[in-house]
Amino acid sequence: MLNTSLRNYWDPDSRAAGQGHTCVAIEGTEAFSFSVNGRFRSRGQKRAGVYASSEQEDHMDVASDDDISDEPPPKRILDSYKRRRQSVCAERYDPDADDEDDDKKVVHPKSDSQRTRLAQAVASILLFKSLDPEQMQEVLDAMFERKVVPDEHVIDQGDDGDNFYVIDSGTYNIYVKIDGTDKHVGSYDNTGSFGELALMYNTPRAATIVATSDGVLWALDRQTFRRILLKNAYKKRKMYENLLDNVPMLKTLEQFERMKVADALMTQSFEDGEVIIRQGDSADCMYFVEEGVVRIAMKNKNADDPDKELEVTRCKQGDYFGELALVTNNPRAASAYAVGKTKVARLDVHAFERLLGPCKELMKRNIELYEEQIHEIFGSKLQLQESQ
Ligand code: 1OR
Ligand code: 1OR
Repeated sequence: MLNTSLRNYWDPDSRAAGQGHTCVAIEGTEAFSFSVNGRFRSRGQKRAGVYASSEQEDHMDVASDDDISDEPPPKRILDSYKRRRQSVCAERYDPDADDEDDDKKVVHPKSDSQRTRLAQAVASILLFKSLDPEQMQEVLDAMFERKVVPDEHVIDQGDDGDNFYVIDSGTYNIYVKIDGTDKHVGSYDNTGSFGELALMYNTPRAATIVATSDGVLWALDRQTFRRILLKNAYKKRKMYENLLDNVPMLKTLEQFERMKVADALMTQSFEDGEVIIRQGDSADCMYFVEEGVVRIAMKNKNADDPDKELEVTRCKQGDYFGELALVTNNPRAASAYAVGKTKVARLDVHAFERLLGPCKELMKRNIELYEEQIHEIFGSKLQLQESQ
């Protein structure tokens, strides 16, 4: 996987047709932006914008600027799945006005082994993570298997969107038209998902996806995708909006960047006294306090009693903790305990790296503050600085 990350932007509040939600920003390279209606803007004209869901960022091999090849996609295989709808342009998503709620439930019967494979395929897909068990069941019921052969075009850029796809197996190339020519810009290898953009924004397909091996996909129809997955993602953003808008550190992010953080958060609940973080453990996430209070306590190995834990601070709603180990690459510097029933929103390290880059400097400044306090509380110096 190349070290290029894409920014994802789904802004339900963005302006109307053809504007607000139409482009991709590729971070880490000065690659290019594009509009989901198929026209590219020139290199370097980077603009914040739409792109693929975060799980795709994690599963997709992305071609760097140099890797982008002029290789055309293989000869098109017309498939029976393609369903043409009237062309539509980008639209603002308003779940309250979404009349697709009345749609009938779709059920494609599956064998036990198909169900097991499907459950495995969707396990790492972020869009599915906020579904409640009933919604998950409905989505899984609605998904149907599609087998593909090498060179088969699963999606053609410019077509209307019918299905969203989750990869069960197989490898797939991604082609995008740049200056009128199809360029190979990335690939999927046995995992990930694609085809969400056209369904989210009611725009033509933004890329061509071609199977490069035999493979199996799980398809979800547009109506079920919008009715359940899209609505759910929207609710999640609304749920975390207040919390994130009130985290001072995140003020340096644009609104849409905060929304991306919202997409990546997972709520975890703790009972009074439960450990959320243990000092000395390795770290794979940070937290924001959603409800309740978190007590931070620390042992000092240089103290007379190295096992004695001292409370050093408390975090309340909107505060964050657990960022230090991610910034310094050190083990956890302190332990964190729930005080009463507490809810925290967890951001995993991959999302942290991808989304909170602009806030890292602010977090690093806090290290000095922590070190001063350690000196005051324990009377000795503890090294919290970054380790390589
Ligand atoms: P869709 O519904 O538009 C094509 O149908 C799908 O290809 C699209 O949703 C994405 O899920 C997926 N740009 C646009 N779409 C992409 C890209 C992509 N990669 C995968 N898809 N880029 C490639 C980045 C490596 C950006 C090119 C500028
Ligand atoms: P972490 O990933 O090391 C424990 O996991 C978290 O506790 C840590 O990130 C901080 O987010 C949080 N010193 C060290 N960690 C602290 C402190 C702290 N306060 C909160 N955390 N001090 C308190 C400063 C007011 C200094 C202690 C003497």
